Amino acid sequence: MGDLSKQPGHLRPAPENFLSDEQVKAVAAGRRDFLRKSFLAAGAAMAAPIAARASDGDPEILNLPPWSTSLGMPVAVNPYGQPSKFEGQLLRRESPGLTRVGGASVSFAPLQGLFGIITPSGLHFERHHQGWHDVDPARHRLMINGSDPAFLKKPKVYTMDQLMRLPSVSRIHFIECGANTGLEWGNVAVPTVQYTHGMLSCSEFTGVPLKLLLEDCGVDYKKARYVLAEGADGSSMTRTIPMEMVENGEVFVAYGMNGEMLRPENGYPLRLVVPGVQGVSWVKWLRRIEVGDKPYATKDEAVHYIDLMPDGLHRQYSSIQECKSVITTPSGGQRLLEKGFYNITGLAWSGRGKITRVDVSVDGGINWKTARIEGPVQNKALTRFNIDWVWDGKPAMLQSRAIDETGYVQPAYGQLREVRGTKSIYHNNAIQSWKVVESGEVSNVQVL
Ligand SMILES: Nc1nc2c(c(=O)[nH]1)N[C@H]1C(S)=C(S)[C@@H](COP(=O)(O)O)O[C@H]1N2
Ligand SMILES: [Mo]
Repeated sequence: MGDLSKQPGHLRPAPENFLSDEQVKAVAAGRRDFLRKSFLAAGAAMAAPIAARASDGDPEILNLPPWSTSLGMPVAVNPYGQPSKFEGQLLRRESPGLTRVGGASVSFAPLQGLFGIITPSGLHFERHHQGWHDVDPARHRLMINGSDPAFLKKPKVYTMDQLMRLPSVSRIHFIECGANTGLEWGNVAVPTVQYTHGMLSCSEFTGVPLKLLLEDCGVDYKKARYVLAEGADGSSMTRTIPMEMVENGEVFVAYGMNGEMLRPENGYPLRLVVPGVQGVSWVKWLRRIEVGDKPYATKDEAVHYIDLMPDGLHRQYSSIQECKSVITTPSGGQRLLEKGFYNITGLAWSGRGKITRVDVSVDGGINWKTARIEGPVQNKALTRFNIDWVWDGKPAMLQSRAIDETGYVQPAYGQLREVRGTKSIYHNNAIQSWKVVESGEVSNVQVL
C-alpha cells in the first residue's frame, strides 16, 4: 500500500495538499484564468497518469506500532482537549492579500478541512474592525433603551447573570461576512477555498430571544420599527435591524456557542445572532440595543457594506445573504493523486431559509447532477452535500449550484455581473468553479 498520504481520496491531512504561505502569496500575485463553457473542447483526450503502487508487504500491517505496545496517556493530560498534532495545518489564516491595520483584520476558516456543518469554535472565522478583547463578564452590561420614551416604556440594564436566568433557545445558524468571496469580483486569483469562502462559519448558538427582552422593557411595536445594536469595542460597530426580524423571534442575544460560552474573538460574553443576515449585523460584545422609528444610517450601513451598481448608484441595506454554495473538496490548492473515485463534498446556505437542492457539475456547467443533501436541513444554516465522482484523469471543471426554499437559484458569474456589474466588493454569491488538470492539481477559475 505504501505511503497512506499518497492514497487517492486522502486529500485532507496530507501537508502537500495545503499551500504554504509562500505559495499562497505567489498564486495571489498572479492573474486568474477566465474561461468560457467551451473550455472542455480544448483539453480533451489527454493521457491519464497512473500512480505507482508498492507491491511489497506494508510495514504498517506487518509491525506493531508504539501505540499498540506501550501504555497510553492518562485522562486530563489536556484538561481542555486539543486536536491531534497531525492536524496542525488546519488553522484559521490571514489572507496575504489583505493588510492588517492594528487589530482590524480577518482570519479565514479552513473550509477545505472541515466536515459536516458545525465549525469547530477554534476555527470559526474572525472579523474585527478594531481588534478583540477578553471582556470581563462580571463587568459586562446590556442596556436596552428607546430613542424616544414612547417607543419603550421601561429601559433596563441587564447583567450577564440576569440574562442567563431567562428562557433560552439553542439554534444552528451560519454567519457569513458580506465581504466573503469579495476578492472574486476583481481579477485576483485567490488560491484556496479558505480565502475565497472562509469568512463563513456555522455554530449552535444559545441565548435569549431579543423579542423577549424588548417586551420585558415594554416595547411598543407600533412605534418602534427598528433596532440599533451597538458593540462595546472601539470600532463603534452599530447596525440597524428591522423590527420584523425581531418580532418573528429569530434574532437573539447569544452567550453560548457550540455548547460552551462564546469565544472572546467571537464576542464573549454576548453577541447578537441575526439569522440569514450578513455578519456585520451580528454585533459582538453587545452592550446596547436602542429601538427607534427609522433606520439609523450608521457608517457601517450607509457607507460600508453597500453595493456599487452598474448605473453608478449604491445599493444600501441589502443585508440578507442570498443562496450560495461551494465545493470544499476537491478545491483550489488540493491535488488529486490519481484517477478513480472521489467524494465531492461542499456546503450550501441561504439567508432566506432552508436549502432544498444542490446540483453539481464536473464539466463546467454543461451537465448537472443532483447531490445528496445531509439532513436534517436547518433554517439559515450551512447544509452539507456530497456526490460520487469517478475522475477519468482528464481535465474537469467542478461547480455546485444551490437552490433554496424560495425557489431562488444560485447564479453563474455572467448572470450575477449582468445585474450587479463588476465594481462590487460585497454580496458575491456566484457559482464557484474549480479547475482540475491532468496532474490532479485543482485551481480557482471563473466560468462566465
Ligand atoms: N462589536 C463588533 N461586532 C462585530 C464586528 C466588530 O468589529 N465589532 N465585526 C462584524 C463583522 S464585519 C463580522 S463579519 C462578524 C464576524 O464575526 P466573527 O468574528 O465571530 O466571525 O462580526 C461582526 N460584529
Ligand atoms: Mo463582515
